[in-house]
Amino acid sequence: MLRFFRKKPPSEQPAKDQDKTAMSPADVPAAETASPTGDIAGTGIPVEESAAATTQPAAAPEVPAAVAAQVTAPADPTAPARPATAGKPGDPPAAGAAPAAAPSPPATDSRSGWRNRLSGSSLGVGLRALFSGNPALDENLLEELETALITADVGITASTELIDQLRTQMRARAYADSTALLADLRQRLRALLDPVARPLAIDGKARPFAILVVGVNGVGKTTSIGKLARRLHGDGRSVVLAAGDTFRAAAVAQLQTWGQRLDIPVYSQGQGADSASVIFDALQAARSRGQNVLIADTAGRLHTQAGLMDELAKIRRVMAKLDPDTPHEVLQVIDATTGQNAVSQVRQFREAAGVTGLVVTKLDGSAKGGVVFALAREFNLPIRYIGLGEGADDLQVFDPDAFIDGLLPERLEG
Ligand SMILES: Nc1nc2c(ncn2[C@@H]2O[C@H](COP(=O)(O)OP(=O)(O)OP(=O)(O)O)[C@@H](O)[C@H]2O)c(=O)[nH]1
Ligand SMILES: [Mg+2]
Repeated sequence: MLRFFRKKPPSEQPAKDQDKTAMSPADVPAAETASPTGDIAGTGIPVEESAAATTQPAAAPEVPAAVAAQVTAPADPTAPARPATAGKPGDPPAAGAAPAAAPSPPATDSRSGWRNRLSGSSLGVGLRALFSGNPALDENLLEELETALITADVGITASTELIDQLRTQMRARAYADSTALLADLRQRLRALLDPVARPLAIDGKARPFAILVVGVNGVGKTTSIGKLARRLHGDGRSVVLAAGDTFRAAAVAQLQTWGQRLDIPVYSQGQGADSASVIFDALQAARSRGQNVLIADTAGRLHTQAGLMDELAKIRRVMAKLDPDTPHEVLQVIDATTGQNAVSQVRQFREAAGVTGLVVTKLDGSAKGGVVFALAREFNLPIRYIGLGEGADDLQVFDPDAFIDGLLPERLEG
């Protein structure tokens, strides 16, 4: 069973003197603090300022027995806001402050927001360079186009297929000029995305709707969880987080920081705890409290890759024992800058973790962008969200029209 502890305002209690009164989450559960050590992921943010990490390794039963767990409090309203400069990329912004690592405005749902973030992508840049001089419609153009697509990570098979289709049309004299060919390419790229544009539908009857977030290390899992939690919480849902990445203490603390800033509870047992146990307990607690959404973080790296896959499979088994419908969604996070490697990552995780949807991050900046097409063609897995920046608002529901428009505006200026 989970234990909850209320943290008194700083004026009432020294750090170690805690009121251990049982309470409901509605009472704003607070952290059971452990001695704070260091900072969060080397960010300079003291652990005790955001959330304390416990180092409380738990036994690892197949279905976890009752273990002492920690529910980190939503933000203490009496606590001073963290200075905006203190965050590391991926941390949520301090309350009332601009995101430290995202000085640019959030990528709004508007077309211009997408365009701002995607225009630096090498696919757009490459095609702009290719078409700026109104090139002749010939085999040479097709070859250069094929190279641009492959270089931008669209993938050899998808690129070759696209070029073959354009060649057929070109030979049939379907294009008046290279601009017409580009317009056709745009449409064909758009058509590749149609089957994967299936937004995540949160079943309101599921309490909680359980989302398991997986992916290799550094792809943006924890950051995307924070952004997603913010989205769903902002829509009026009760959201709780489970700190299932128990491999590193900093991972727990990073999630707790998001929880505090978003004012939502984070279930954790600290570094070294059994991940399945943490998530099981969180699911059980969220069920008994009728919360809307549970989002569980997982490790991206363990001592071995096989160990990681085993752990993910175990998490799924353990969740299903409590509720056979869970996890309702297994979101794999993919870093767009890793190129074709993303394809092998999905292949691997799809089997072991039962991936049901993708989040493609880091499409802002100079990401190649083409990997989205490669993933769409290869797996037909829904792309639920894309990450267009490090700020808390930079997670967008995947919109193929806005995506194509951002990458390849209808008119490409030279
Ligand atoms: N530019 C950009 N950076 C991002 C995006 N999403 C995440 N990041 C950054 O990627 C880095 C890694 O993010 P994390 O969320 O810690 O990644 P993770 O997958 O949880 O990593 P592990 O816990 O080590 O497995 C951080 O610096 C984030 O700010 C995005 O959409 N755009
Ligand atoms: Mg993480």
